[in-house]
Amino acid sequence: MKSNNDLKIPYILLFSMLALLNFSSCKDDEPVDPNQTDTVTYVTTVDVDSTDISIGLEAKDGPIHTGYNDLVLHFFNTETKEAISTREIMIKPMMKMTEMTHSSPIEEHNRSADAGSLAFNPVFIMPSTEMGTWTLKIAFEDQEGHSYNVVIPIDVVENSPPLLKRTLDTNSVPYFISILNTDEFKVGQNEIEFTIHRRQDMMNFPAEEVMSLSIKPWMPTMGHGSPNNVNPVHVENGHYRGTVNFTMTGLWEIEVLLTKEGTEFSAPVVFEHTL
Ligand SMILES: [Cu+2]
Repeated sequence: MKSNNDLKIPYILLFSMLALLNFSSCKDDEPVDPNQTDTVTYVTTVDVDSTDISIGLEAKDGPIHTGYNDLVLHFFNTETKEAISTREIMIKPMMKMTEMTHSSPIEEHNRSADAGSLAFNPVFIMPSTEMGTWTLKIAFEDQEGHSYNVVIPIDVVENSPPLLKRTLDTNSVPYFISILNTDEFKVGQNEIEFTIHRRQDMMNFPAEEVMSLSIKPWMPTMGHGSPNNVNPVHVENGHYRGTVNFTMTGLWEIEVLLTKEGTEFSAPVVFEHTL
């Protein structure tokens, strides 16, 4: 509880400042956003202590959410906003909960940001709640080889419907399945893509590359499925790609049955999507 309140205070300050800025410069309906530079809107920015370096966090696919995210770190000069190239970058998502701390899956990313920006893809396994708060722990070096550590508080929301499902294998090891690019779904044949990560321990969530997936789309309100679906197969780095056929608009359930090395998981996971 304590740590949660600690995090809330800066947010309250930030929102108060935003509100003041908006009221004092209310010529048009566009709110003034101090987190915005020329082309990029940042979810949040932090100044690196006793340097002229700032870091902006960009979310490319909407609010940061449970499941697979497209995020970008931008390193820039606090005053001039000019990009700063950095290297040896390490990013670790961390959730601090009442009883424990854990990380989440994050895909391999470049270690250097030559033009000042670095794309990365974390898979958040739970939303931020009263019980647990997320940060990104960032380590990096500047061009002179000085190293820095920064902690960026972030807020992770649960998408509706959820884009991440947790399930257990027959040994009760947790697996996390994310569905990607659902915004692009339309009536007809669609590419469907998932990522799968296994919880090795609280800090390590390797990509699972040896799974077999069987998908079954279903319209629960009408009691039918669809023909011509292609089960996703592993592409690389724990990504699985196949084809799903949505024959009409409405609510679809996408049932995914996982098999690992010949052993079927006891229950399928079910994603929902409304067309
Ligand atoms: Cu947690």
